[in-house]
Amino acid sequence: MDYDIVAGVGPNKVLVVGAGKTGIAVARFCHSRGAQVTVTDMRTGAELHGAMQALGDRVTWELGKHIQRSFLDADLIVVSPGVPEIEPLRVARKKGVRITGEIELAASFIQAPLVGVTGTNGKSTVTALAGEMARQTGKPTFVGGNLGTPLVDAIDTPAGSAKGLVVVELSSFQLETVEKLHPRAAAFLNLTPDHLDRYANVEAYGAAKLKLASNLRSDDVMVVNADDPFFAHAGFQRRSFTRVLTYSGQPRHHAAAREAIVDGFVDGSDLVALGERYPIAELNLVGRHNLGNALAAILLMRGNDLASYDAVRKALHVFRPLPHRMQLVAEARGLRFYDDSKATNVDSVVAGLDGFPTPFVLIAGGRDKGGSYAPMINAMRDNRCRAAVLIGEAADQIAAAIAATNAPHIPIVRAASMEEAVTRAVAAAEAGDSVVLSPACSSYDMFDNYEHRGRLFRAAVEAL
Ligand code: UMA
Ligand code: ADP
Repeated sequence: MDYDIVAGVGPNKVLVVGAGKTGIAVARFCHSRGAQVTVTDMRTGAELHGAMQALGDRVTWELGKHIQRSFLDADLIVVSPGVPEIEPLRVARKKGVRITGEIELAASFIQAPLVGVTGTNGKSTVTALAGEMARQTGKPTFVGGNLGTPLVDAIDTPAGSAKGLVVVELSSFQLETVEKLHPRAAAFLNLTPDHLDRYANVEAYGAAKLKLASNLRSDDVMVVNADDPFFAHAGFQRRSFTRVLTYSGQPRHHAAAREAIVDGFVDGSDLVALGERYPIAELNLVGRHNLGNALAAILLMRGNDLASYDAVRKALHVFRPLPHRMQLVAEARGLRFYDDSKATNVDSVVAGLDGFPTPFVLIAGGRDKGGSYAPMINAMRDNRCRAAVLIGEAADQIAAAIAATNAPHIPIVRAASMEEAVTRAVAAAEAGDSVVLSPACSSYDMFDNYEHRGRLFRAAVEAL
């Protein structure tokens, strides 16, 4: 076992950095294996009440600060994904202290075949859909990772055993610390600018995502979006030892990979994959990007026969869009209200607005993540955006981008709260329009997270 350090064999001092979902799960697991666990977090005990209740005195707490000595004294440091390369980590790394992440730690205790999904947008949708396909096989199934439930929670469960199936969404943050993680099938969906507050450039961000391919073997499957310039040119096809299956969201696009099998849509009515047909009419997802997502999930689960044709087709039929992903939350006053709070970067907003069925008022803004808003402004201009209601820290930047891009006819309205944003959006809309919350920014300046932002949007709509 790679991490017998945790099993209490030999030195076993584990430092867990970050007391969020990941840190709590890791600390609980390491403690259960006999390790002596310290949890450190920059937040104070008062702010981490939930974590402290969950773990109690099973661990030593170092809160409100990070103590360098603890980083140097640890046998193993497990870093939460949201924690960047902070100074105490840099120093410990230089001194040769072993540092890993939750995914890498968990992977060495999981026997089940593991399916990994990465990319900038669509990860959660593809993971949840592939997870539904896994469930339809009747095998015990774990679906999680960046999606919400830490992978560590799959250890010692039927789903994590050799008889189970594990489908996991992997962010670039989680992949940074991966070394030996070995997926049986891995999907690379797309790469567009995101998280540039953490990475020096898009290449560094992409390099983290590529780590998911590090340990693929000849009998594994790599699923690649042929439309994505970064992944399509990442040199996967030259890796003669792994099967590369490509897909495309473009109609009648013929993928050119070695074992190309998908050619998008035939007659606009069928998905063709692996020589199999999956009628689009049975799918409850809308939007072209979601057809690409469905293809990715099909290839992941069918490429290596991890799920049967019947299981996959049934899953496509029963699957519903995840909350906060272009979700129709209400129809009122002649308007439709869509919650796309999960659109936390420019590209995901563009995907949602591209071909939007009605004129719309867009509510956008929040904490800026670096990168240009121009593609979003172009999508607004080309898709009948009636007005933009701007919220949060990035409001000025977005307003400046609207002024700088050739879109003078888009009126700008400012709002200080979600309630005000909804009221002003309704005032700017005309009968038959939609009001769309699709922020292009993270939520942390005004809300706890994107779910909180989406819930407040819905509440404001319901209060109308
Ligand atoms: N912290 C420190 N020191 C630091 C920085 C942070 O102590 O220098 C502490 C914070 O005070 C906080 C803790 O670290 O208490 C938070 O850790 P975390 O940000 O890793 O959050 P978790 O609750 O563990 O959630 C993480 C993922 N969060 C991030 O990657 C930011 C969750 O993805 C994921 O669902 C969860 O693990 C389970 O795997 C969320 C996310 O926003 C949805 N992901 C990003 C995205 O999708 O774009 C990558
Ligand atoms: P992730 O987990 O990668 O953030 P989600 O499935 O949660 O992805 O979708 C996040 C946002 O991205 C949603 O707003 C959705 O409309 C948009 N989106 C989903 N799939 C794609 C895709 N393949 N390409 C571009 N945008 C997408």
